[in-house]
Amino acid sequence: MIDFYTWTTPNGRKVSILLEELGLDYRVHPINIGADDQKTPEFLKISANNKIPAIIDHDTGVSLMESGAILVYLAEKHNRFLPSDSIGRAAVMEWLMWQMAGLGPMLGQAHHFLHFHPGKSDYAELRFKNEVTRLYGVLDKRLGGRDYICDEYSIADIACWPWISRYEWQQINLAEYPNIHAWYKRLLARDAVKRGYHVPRKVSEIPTG
Ligand SMILES: N[C@@H](CCC(=O)N[C@@H](CS)C(=O)NCC(=O)O)C(=O)O
Repeated sequence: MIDFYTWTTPNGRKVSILLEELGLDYRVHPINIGADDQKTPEFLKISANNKIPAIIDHDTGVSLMESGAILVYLAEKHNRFLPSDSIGRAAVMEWLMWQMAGLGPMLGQAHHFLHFHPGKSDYAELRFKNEVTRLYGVLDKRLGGRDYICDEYSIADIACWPWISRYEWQQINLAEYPNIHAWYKRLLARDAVKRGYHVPRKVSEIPTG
């Protein structure tokens, strides 16, 4: 049994989608980041950075924060969605790191300035809008002629998809990125992706692209 601490955000949904793909038994603990649940001393004991997502795996006693580390841990434990050969694995890690260090943080800043605080800083809006556009260009190019970011469906796709699902907040028209658009819908057709999106609860319909 896994205890899963999460909220209705892209980083949380990465883990819930993987848990659903793996068909694991897990218990959800909603951490309402709008109500500062992530800042309580109890949660700090589970997540040293006061952020969701986090898991405790009672099979192994492992407690983890950081969505990328959780994806790798679960994929390795169950030997799925992360190739075991070193070359295939390196490619998935490359794109997982790209998501963790680039796509997620930059799109997160775009949400902050473009969606939640428009008009606060023209400079920041321009900077992050440009970076979002650049990153969408990188991903669209990567997906040219491919169904998935790497050879097979992997944790690299699972890490990127929930961030792309907020394309409206990023002022992105998916039709301008045909390879991303097709990939977005390909993943959306998966039942585990649909189920994982609505953890810990359904707050809105999934953007359909
Ligand atoms: N690098 C971390 C980022 C986690 C993160 O930013 N979580 C956000 C929600 S998506 C959060 O907990 N925010 C609450 C806060 O910053 O106080 C990861 O990928 O797990």
